Amino acid sequence: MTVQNFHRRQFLRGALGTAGLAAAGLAVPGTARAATGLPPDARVAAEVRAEFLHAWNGYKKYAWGHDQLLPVSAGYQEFFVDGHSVGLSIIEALDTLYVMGLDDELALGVDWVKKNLDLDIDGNFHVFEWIIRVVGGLLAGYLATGDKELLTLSKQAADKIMPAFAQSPTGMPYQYVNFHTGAESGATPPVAEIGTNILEFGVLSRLTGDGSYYAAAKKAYQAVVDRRSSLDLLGTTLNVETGKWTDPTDQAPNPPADSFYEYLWGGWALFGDDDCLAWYRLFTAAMKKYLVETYGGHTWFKQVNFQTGALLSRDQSELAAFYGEILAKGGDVALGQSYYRSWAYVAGKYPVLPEEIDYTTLAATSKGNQLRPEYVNGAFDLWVLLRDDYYKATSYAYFQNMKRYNRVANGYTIVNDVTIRPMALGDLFPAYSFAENFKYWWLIFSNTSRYDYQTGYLSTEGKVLRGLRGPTAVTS
Ligand code: DMJ
Repeated sequence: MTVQNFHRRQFLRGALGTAGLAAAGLAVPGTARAATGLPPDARVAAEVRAEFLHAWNGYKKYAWGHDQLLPVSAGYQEFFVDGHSVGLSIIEALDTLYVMGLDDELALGVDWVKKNLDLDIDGNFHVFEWIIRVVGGLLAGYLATGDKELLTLSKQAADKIMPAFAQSPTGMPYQYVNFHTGAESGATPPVAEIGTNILEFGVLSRLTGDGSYYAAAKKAYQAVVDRRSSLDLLGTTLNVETGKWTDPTDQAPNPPADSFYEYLWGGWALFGDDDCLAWYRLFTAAMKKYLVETYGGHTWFKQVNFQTGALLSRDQSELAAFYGEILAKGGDVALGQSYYRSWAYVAGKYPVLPEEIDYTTLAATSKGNQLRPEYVNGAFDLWVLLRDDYYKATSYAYFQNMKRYNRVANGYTIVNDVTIRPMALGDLFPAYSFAENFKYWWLIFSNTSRYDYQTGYLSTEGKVLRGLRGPTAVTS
């Protein structure tokens, strides 16, 4: 063994833990297994693309034109409104197909969207999900292909949801809009649903020349910022009509607060918005003061009352696992790395992460795995920022684990219980997995010329809103 390989194995052992190394198919020091290290990047990238196609082909065969694949029962389901598809998986996949160079599949997807997307549906559409998945997906599809019809559809999709902002007395959006009647409903959204729109709306404003989208996003953000406590903390849910808090728990960066903070950084990174940067700094300082703690040698965020700072609980959602990358981009690389490492440690215990843990015991308090992308999202952005192979190793390990535990004949599926063996499988391929998991792995290992690793920026739903390159890509 060379000195370099020895150090690499020692390093990986510390990073992943022995169980994590073994689960990744990497050599465990002190065992008889040969030291293999990571396969060459090109081989991993090819494997990632093949696995993406495995899921995509399952969707094409059993659910084409519907929102989501049920891979175990070979069926499908709609996501927003029962009985009404918007082809969500296709829209979510567009820019992933592009960066993977799957141009024939992309052409099929664009063709489906242009021929079939019908927005006049008598049903309540979830504002937050619509913006990050559909408005963002169509925008990213436009940026990938230069097809102006996708930009027009993205604008129409945004216009459908605008009554949620326009009809709110505070500017904080309602949760639902009926696309046929325009009626709004759902007056008590969580802060993530209020704040996660400035990236999609900002790019749309820039591309259409219509500043009203960006203005609506800023007004909603400002309304929340104005209601922070004297500790500079936020509760979880607000009544958009009265402006009063309805849940006083600060659970940042866990859901349903997570992407409120993510988009503050994004507002600065994509648009140079000084307010967003100031607000990001304000809330991050308060989170560090009142929420961050070291427990059992790992870094976590506890939940507190936003007015008093009193401890309420010590849970951590997998959906927060991306947050290390935001902390690092925001200037605190050490804290960002430390938070990611905490999740890497948990990934050594549960090869695919449960939805939620009690971080005092690391027990799974919500035992399912929804094919979530956040842990790999964190690895991707930290790898781009730091170019540290640790993030390649940990994301590769997770890829192998998902392949082992979530893969089924018609694609990949959610797990209902990750704590038992064999794991209890569910029956769903969430559309966000076409937008996120495989894209992050692909971008880490492919070094594709279709993505600019210097300037690229992805939304909370993994949509590439800046940095697509290549034959048809448009600069945003
Ligand atoms: C995605 O839809 C987005 O990342 C959202 O912000 C929360 N997480 C889900 C996938 O887990």
